[in-house]
Amino acid sequence: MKVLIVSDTHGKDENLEKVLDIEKPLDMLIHLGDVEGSDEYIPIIAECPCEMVAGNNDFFSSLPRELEIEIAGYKALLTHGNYYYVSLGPETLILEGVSREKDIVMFGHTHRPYLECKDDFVILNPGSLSYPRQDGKKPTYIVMEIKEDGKANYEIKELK
Ligand SMILES: [Mn+2]
Repeated sequence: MKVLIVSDTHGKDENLEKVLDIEKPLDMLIHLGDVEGSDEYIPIIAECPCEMVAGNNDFFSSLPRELEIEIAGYKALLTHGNYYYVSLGPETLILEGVSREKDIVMFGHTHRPYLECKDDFVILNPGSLSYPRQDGKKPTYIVMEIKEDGKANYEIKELK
């Protein structure tokens, strides 16, 4: 099973289109917010089931603020993250994920890729495909792959 995880495209979908060309076929696309008007367009170009949450710039969107889903048996919390002060660090969100007994917490908002795996608990941020802010400012995303044995592998990828 292959899951593409992206965030903070802010209505500028050219790089998402490039990533989809590279990574398709997908079993799921996860968007962690700030789609800015592309709520309906993204599922069309993804050609797979999409799980998307609203970001702080999705004022007129009907997307949910958070989602709790299962991905191949892994319990995941999807949130843009701004309600958990992620700009200051992931600590508050980690506590939230642990208290809700999640295996994976995914967030966006910072426009900086992040991946931490600790004692079977994973917290990640794919960064932004449109307005990256980390050193080097390369558009980034994460591919989650679940192998036959049920183990999940996560990789932060840069769009060249
Ligand atoms: Mn945001």
